Amino acid sequence: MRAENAEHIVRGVMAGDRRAVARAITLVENEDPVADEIVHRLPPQNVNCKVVGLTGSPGVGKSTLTDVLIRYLRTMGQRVGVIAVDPSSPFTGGAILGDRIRMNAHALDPEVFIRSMGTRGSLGGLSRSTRQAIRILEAYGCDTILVETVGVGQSELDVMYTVQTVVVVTSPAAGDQIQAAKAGIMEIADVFVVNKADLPGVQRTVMELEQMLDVSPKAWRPPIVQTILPNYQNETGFAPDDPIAKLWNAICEHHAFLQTDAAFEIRQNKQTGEWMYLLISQLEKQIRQSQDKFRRYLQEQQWETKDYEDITKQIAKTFVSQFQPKTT
Ligand SMILES: Nc1nc2c(ncn2[C@@H]2O[C@H](COP(=O)(O)OP(=O)(O)OP(=O)(O)O)[C@@H](O)[C@H]2O)c(=O)[nH]1
Ligand SMILES: [Mg+2]
Repeated sequence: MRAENAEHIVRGVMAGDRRAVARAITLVENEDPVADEIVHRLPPQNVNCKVVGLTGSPGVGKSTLTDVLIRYLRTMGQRVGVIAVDPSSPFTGGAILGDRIRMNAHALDPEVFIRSMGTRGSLGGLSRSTRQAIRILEAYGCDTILVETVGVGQSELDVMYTVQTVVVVTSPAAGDQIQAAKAGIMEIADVFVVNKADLPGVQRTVMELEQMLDVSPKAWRPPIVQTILPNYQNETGFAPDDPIAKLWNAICEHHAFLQTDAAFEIRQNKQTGEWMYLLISQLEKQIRQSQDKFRRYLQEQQWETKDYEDITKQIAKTFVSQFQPKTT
């Protein structure tokens, strides 16, 4: 019954049926077991599909940028998927009101699929669901998938590990960069957007970013693009030297960089680590869900050692102490 259901939904997704896409993502969001089957049945990953994350401090302009980027990509005839991730929203198909209203302009465009996603609160659940939703939108035939996070925190950071290119949006407003740095998102940037370039202090913000990049040289140096988003209120045409075109070029260059050997290996390693983390989180959840059975299982085992307490504690302590944030 279940297998049939999954098969049916996958066929719908592949045929471009938007209701099937919506249904599949709802199952993913609810962490329904059918979701795993659906993802399992999807064709192999489409390497040409670009998966771009947009993150940054609250109010910095992520949603406005997503909206302008959608318009830009539409001028190129692309099919675009958007996932707005809100870790604080517990409800299914969660609509982030402001964002929904802003993106309503695309609601009637059959080539744009926008979806908000919340979480049921399981550890690591959101990045796993995002990863699966990305796979579904890819199979639906999106050329580009934009993943926007709402707010800055560990869950948002986790979600950014599921994308290929991370765009960190910042602004000259005091505190934006500090807040982003505190949350650890500056380090994961592949491209920087300094938005609100109409505000004073933009040159200083760019200079600070350049200095930061100077002291942490990496194989890929994140380009910095300045934008003034209200300029695009009713804009549908973009000049080749438009900042949005520059941003898109930077994303494409990064996408190409990811195909090189060195970058591929680093990325592969990171992703393996991320998968392991998600699997461990899931195991932890399963242990909690079947506490009694698990306890009984442990009790019924034949343990050769009498030092079980020391050994268990030692393992747990070593493990936990390595990853606990240091308090000074
Ligand atoms: N002055 C100026 N204001 C801007 C610019 N870009 C966006 N804004 C305004 O900044 C406000 C926040 O923009 P959003 O796009 O909602 O920001 P966000 O990062 O999505 O916000 P959250 O989803 O709440 O984290 C809105 O009132 C925008 O109109 C800009 O380039 N210059
Ligand atoms: Mg937003």
